[in-house]
Amino acid sequence: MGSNNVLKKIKECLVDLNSDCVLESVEESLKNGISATEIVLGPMSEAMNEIGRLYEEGEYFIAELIEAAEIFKEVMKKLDKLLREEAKKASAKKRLKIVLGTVKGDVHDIGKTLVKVMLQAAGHEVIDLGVDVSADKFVDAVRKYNPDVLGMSALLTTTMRYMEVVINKLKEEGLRDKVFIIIGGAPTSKDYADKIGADAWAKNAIEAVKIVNKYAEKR
Ligand code: B1M
Repeated sequence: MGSNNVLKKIKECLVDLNSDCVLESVEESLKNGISATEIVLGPMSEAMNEIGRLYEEGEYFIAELIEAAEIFKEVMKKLDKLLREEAKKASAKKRLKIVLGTVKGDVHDIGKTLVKVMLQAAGHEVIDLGVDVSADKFVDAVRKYNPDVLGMSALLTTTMRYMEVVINKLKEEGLRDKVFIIIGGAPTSKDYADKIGADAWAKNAIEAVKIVNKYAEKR
């Protein structure tokens, strides 16, 4: 099977929630010389968007979203070593300390975990606060770990607003200027990052690594 077809198959199998088929197609893609990064950020992510669309249309329910997330995580586990090796090529000259979390009210963690894996592979130290992280918890972590970068993820239009709450809390505590703030997640944008006073926005995990590496060079 050609590269394009096998990538298409990964997407179709994931949309159909057929984990065996996803794993087989991933294996076949690797044999065709396709990178793990391309698999995860390409057809796997496209399939998640399609699954989200099916959910919105009432064809899929929460159970399907959960199943899709489980399959995605299984693939990430399988590709972990390769993803790290590939991201190593984008290795930073200077190692930064990064505190990362999905904001309060939000439990989506696949994108955040992908960002974490790639940042770690690029040589940075990542302290992952997990999901549903409150402003107080972010502030405490900035005090405790004194990171260079604070990363926030949000997947819901309702929870992305909380990023501004975190930034305001950091300002109140006099900590805002101590960290470079990067945000990401499907509903966010560069405009939104500017509006709430974040320093950067990344559309995906590769962009996040590029931005953090660029910042590392300046420090
Ligand atoms: Co949820 N969900 N979900 N869900 N879910 C979305 C986000 C949704 C868009 C689906 C839809 O309706 N089309 C929709 C949000 C609508 C909106 O707000 N506009 C939605 C909804 C409504 C909900 C619930 C409210 C449903 C309900 O209960 N009624 C509920 C909310 C729970 C909560 O958080 N409080 C809910 C629950 C869930 C599950 C738990 C079942 C599951 C998540 C499981 C998990 O993460 N462990 C789930 C899933 C799987 C999805 C979709 C289908 C897939 C998300 C995903 O993993 N994508 C999603 C549809 C969609 O996104 N289009 C959807 C793959 C991942 C690799 O991409 O996370 O975007 P992503 O990350 C990317 C970039 O965004 C970026 O880089 C990543 C990698 O390239 N990025 C960063 C992310 N964070 C970054 C941080 C950075 C930089 C870049 O710097 C720090």
